Amino acid sequence: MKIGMVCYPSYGGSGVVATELGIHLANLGHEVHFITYDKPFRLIEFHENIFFHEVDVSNYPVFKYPPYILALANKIYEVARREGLQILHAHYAVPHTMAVHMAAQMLGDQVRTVTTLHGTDVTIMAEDQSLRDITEFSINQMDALTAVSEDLKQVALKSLSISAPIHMIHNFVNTAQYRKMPALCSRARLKVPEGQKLLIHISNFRTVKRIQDVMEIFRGVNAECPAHLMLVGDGPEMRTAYELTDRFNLRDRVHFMGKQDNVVALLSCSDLFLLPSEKESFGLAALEAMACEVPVIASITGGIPEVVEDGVSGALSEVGDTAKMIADAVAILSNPERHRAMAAAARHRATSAFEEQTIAAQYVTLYEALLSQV
Ligand code: GMT
Repeated sequence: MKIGMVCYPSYGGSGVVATELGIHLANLGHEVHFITYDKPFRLIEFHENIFFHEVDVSNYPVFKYPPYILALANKIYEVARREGLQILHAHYAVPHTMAVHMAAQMLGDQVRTVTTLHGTDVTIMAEDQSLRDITEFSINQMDALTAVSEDLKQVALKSLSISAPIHMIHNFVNTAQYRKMPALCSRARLKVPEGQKLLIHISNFRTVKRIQDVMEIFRGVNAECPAHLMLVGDGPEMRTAYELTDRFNLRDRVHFMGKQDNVVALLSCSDLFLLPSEKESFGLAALEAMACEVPVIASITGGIPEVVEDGVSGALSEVGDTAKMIADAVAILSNPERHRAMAAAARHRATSAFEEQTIAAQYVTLYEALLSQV
């Protein structure tokens, strides 16, 4: 098959899913064309079946806002026509679904269209009156829709008027690549003293991630058992992390790692992953941690309970209940046997329920079904 992937290239779960799916499909022999404004950050190695088409946006002075969506639609159309693409797959509805719809209109019957709903494209955009109607309209123009969790599927059906069925296809992880590799990382080099615990949070530091809770949980844990915290990623709430690090007097214990490509190395020396988000349609970062044998402390929100089993591969609490999150984290960290069992259960959960090969096959089946209708 010849597939066009339209996604965000920057750090974020929807771009990661699009890229990992594209690489997987390319390994199966399909031809995959990424169409976006920058090279997806996880698209590192050369692959003869993978192509990248950069969207150039005109910044002619008459434009107050450069017309990215038109440039994207135009690029999708050009690539699809030249390369004979059969499937256009948008990851994250806003604005990719509209661009794919416009390109498909221009292409006539040549392509079948799919949108994967990832999270805030439904949970936040559906509430934004400036985008709601066009998002709903374009979603309804797709030949197929998928959602990354059962929870997101139900939220989408409730909050938007969607006529087509939504296929629930969970996110996935390549457990051959995402596995604990202690040789990749040294706690000594990270300046974490022997015997102290290492917690990690990875995100795009937006408000929904509740960075203040990450910092409060860490402060509480550190008060009970000396620990360090790695903050990986960047975003608007980074300032909150800096402020609270200073206010809580934790400067020598919080490591600001910034955007990192090799999270396996960092996860491989971590004891616990923190994800106390307000909203989280799936929590791909938590799944990647679990694959690396890192138990998760997270909130009961969105699709997280579909990923992390409370009391088995991690511990879940109501959003904002940092007192319980601290107690859970301390209970796990202070009992090495329990920690070992949870780490093993986390890995088992990732390999048994979210293996890339099994889940990516569901996308292939969906594409084939769409093409058989042509
Ligand atoms: O919806 C977003 O916040 C953006 C998106 C992204 O690109 O990071 O994150 C969502 O998609 C991920 C991949 O499917 C999920 O793992 C995240 O849970 C989800 N984020 C939210 O729902 C907040």
